[in-house]
Amino acid sequence: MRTQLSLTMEPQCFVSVLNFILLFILVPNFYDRQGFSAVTASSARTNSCYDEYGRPQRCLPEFHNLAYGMRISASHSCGKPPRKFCKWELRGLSCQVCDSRLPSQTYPVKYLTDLHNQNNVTCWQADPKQSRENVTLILSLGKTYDITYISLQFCGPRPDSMAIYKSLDFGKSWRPYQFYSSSCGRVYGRPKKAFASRENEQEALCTDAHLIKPLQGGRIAFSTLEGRPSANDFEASFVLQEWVSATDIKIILNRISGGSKKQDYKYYAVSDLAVGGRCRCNGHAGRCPPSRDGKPVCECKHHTAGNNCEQCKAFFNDRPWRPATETSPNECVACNCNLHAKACMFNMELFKLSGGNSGGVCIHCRHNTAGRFCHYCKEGFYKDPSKDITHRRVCRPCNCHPHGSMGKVCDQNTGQCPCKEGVTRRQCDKCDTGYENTKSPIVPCIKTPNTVMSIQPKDSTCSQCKKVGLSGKKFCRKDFAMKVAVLGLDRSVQGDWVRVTVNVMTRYKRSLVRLRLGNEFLWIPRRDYKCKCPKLRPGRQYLIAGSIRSTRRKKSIVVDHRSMVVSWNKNMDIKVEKIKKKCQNEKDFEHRYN
Ligand SMILES: [Ca+2]
Repeated sequence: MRTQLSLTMEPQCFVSVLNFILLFILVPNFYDRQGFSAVTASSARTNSCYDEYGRPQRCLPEFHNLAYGMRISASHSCGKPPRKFCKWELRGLSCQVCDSRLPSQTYPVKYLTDLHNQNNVTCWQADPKQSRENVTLILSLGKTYDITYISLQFCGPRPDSMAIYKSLDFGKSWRPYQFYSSSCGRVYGRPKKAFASRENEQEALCTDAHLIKPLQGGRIAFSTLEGRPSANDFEASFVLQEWVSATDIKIILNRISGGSKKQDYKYYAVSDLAVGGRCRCNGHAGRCPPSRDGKPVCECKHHTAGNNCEQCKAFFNDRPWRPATETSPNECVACNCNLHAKACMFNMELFKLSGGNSGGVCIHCRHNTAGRFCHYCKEGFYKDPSKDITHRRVCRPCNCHPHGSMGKVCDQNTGQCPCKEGVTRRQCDKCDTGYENTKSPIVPCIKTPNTVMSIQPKDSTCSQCKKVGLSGKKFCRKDFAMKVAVLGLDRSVQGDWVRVTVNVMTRYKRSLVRLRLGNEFLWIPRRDYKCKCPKLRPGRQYLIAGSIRSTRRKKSIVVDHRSMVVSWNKNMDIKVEKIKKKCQNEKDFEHRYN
């Protein structure tokens, strides 16, 4: 069947054109073959966005005449000043006056878009005196629409040259839609052409098919998809989807036809401007009602948003936005944030990595959660095993003991803090079995020695104390010599002994006990401790040379009034090295230490 829409007809015949357009509107299958259904289809089901089972499906707002009742702007109309105009009617020549002061003799622009009643045709007219000038008509739709056809019903002579333009940016810029002219090349600089090529489907064509005689009255209708090869596969053709969409339509009547007749007969007169189309909602809305400011806005479903449902609603960014098609609703999908976030964003790389399944990334995870899906607890918190990950209080603070643990971060699943040596429990707040509390923030628990040999103090005076400085002789004779940092004192344990926790920093001599670097215990007889010989203060460093006391089971490092205890100073290193050399010369030293 031929579907040439760029045609003209005699006035008597336009009824059949209207019927044609009605057919176009009401019977979508009529044009399915042409691929027009996506733009023109209208049935009870297409505006429903969910099927009877509540599943999403493509939905489209009603198809209708977008121009009906709309305000058109015309560059000029007749009546100011009053002007005579004439036309041939069945009775013969008839002349009247267009006068804007007399309602019965006005031909205002609103007559272009009033209810078209064939028994009482109302016409807009341009001034006959200005028929040599271009006349411009503009229809602003207020949002993006998918346009199917644009048609003009003439009351007077049809134009020889006419151009239709569309805008996609509310009239800021215009693109040609279609040209009509008896001389396409001369007037519009375009070849006479009826069909677009597949490579250039968004090309505006020019035709002279509207110039079938008689040139009075008749309709010029432009179908946006007529002669466009991809119209058969409209849903897949982004070029044609863009081609049919418009926010504004502009018609420029460039040149009137009618040869060299008198001026009174030459004027533009149009009874009806119709623009068939539907609100562009990308298949995600079945309605497009006017918003508060009067402009139409899509009633977006499928978790979409925007004037044209051209984006996903906040938090529905797990998949990229897509228009709905006949076979797939392509609804937007919510991100999975385990109820801990209110926002998410889409990440294409993650989406591709997931095999096109999920690309959402949660933003601002709350309730101490973290991760792409807010699916684990953030640092310093652990998951309560008795609660679901969606629970508000699923993440509990580690509360690691500041002295007992090596850090503030605990195991995500068990909540176990990293305990120092000899420290136990989840929060590292207790000394383990076999360890004792030192009250030191650095080494809170140390191994309990099994036994320490008891030495009976001689008397209660401090007569045993002598001032002991750095002496080469003593250094050489002692069992051990080392540089230590005193970490803490514990006066409460081990009866006659005061236990000192030190950090052994340097060992200067081989010893009868295996001196380890790091934390060690020293033992001071309580009597010597009371007499402050030696005097050891936590936080200070000392050079200590002393003896080893053994029991059957264990050797302990004892520091008493006979030990050499010297406060460490910066020159000590050199002095000690000198003393070490001296020791090597002493027989005694060799006998004992090597
Ligand atoms: Ca009218």
